[in-house]
Amino acid sequence: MPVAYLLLGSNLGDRAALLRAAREHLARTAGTVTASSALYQTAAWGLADQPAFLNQALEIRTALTPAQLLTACLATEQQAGRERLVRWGARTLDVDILLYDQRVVDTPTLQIPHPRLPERRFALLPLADIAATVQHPGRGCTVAELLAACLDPLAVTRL
Ligand code: GSY
Repeated sequence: MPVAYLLLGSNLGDRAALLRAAREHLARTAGTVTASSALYQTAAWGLADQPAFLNQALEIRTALTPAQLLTACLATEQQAGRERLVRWGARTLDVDILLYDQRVVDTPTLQIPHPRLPERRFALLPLADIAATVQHPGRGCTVAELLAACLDPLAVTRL
């Protein structure tokens, strides 16, 4: 069964409860959650003037195609009351697909691997907890190697 890696993020409301509810929703609708990273408190990337995020990476074994998994991720954001008001703005929940097996997907609505993964410490650090030796298709190196090379200066703290 395909293995996908997701990143959960929240910087509005009860962030830890929102991430927990997201994990449970994904487990009901998208597949089996087989690994979870620690929670990380991370400074906001993009727009600086907003609350800090909680981020967590998940490993999920799924029978869904990448497009179906995206639909499940968007539905998970919806159940958390996510509103899309400002690009890079504060949000109750964000669910991004980081990796899906060694697949490369490039459509107008979905890009896998996530195109900004190599430059985001807030994604690489949680992902390295559960997928350090997984290869990034296209970059030809592992998640741990991407993290070691990442120049993102934003603070990421393990809780
Ligand atoms: O792209 C995911 C949502 N997001 C985040 C995030 O999850 N964590 C941090 N630290 N900053 C972010 N900026 C955006 S947008």
